Amino acid sequence: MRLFTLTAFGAMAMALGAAAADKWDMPMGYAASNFHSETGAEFAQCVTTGTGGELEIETHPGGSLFKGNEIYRAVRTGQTQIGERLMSAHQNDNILYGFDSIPFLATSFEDSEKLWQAAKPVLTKTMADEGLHLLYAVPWPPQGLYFKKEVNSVADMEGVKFRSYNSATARIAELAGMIPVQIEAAEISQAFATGVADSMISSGSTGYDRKVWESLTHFYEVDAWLPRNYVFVNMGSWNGLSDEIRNVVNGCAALAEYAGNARSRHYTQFTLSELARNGMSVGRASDQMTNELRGFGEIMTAEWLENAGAVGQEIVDSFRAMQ
Ligand code: PCA
Repeated sequence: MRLFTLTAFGAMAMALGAAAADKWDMPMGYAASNFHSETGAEFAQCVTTGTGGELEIETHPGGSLFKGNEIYRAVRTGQTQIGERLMSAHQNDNILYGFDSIPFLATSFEDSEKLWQAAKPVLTKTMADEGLHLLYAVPWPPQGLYFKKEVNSVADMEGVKFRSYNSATARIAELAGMIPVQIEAAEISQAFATGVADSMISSGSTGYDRKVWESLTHFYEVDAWLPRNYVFVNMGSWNGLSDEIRNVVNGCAALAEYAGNARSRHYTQFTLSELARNGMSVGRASDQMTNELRGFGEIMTAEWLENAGAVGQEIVDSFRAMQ
């Protein structure tokens, strides 16, 4: 009898044109407690609630469903419908993904936002060409340098094993005479503890999340750039949604981008204070080190522009026009 009632109800709902509920899995590369993951969880909840459960999104942080470096491919190939990734890690696939990691082009939250507005139309198209619908992007706090010793100049960096997370970070290591080793954030605590790496460029946020004070001693504020995490959807999955559902997803994405930005700003000071509270020396890099790094920035900006061609130049020009 109960079965009959449910079946009858189901038939009635179908007759009324109600869409079947859909469930999406959203892999995320960083720890559940990280602010990007918290923002993603709120985004997922917003969509689930806003669509009355017609589209349910479940987040899988910390690389638990796919590891950070597998997420881009998993979403592109339809192994999952939606995901979050640091796109600059895929600069080898498309040079344009590296626009947010050009040293000293945009070094504050204000400039990072302008650079993002300048790049967004191009990035949306680039990702669409790869079969991805871009939903939102949130910056990490400004990038600084972590070491296991006092460092006052590039000469002090010679031969140090440096954890990289994209092409730009590997190139900095190379220019400074360090040895780059590409490691996902989820694995860095172990890499530092076992001596696989002794330094990195990252935010206070990642140092705090991974408790790097257990192995490293110095953080130098450099504000080299603010790379972004992107949330994107497999194009086929996106095209399969009704207009009503897409409107809800877009609304939730806009809220998430706003909230993520606010969290990132707040985290900047909070996490630097936490590094210091846990015994690390935290402060601005010396003038010499800053000037030397800015020199690398000039080299790397020229290299990026040369590889990115007219489209890259367009992004940088429209960003500079906003200054
Ligand atoms: N944390 C990420 C990317 C940039 C950042 O601040 C990481 O270190 O992997």
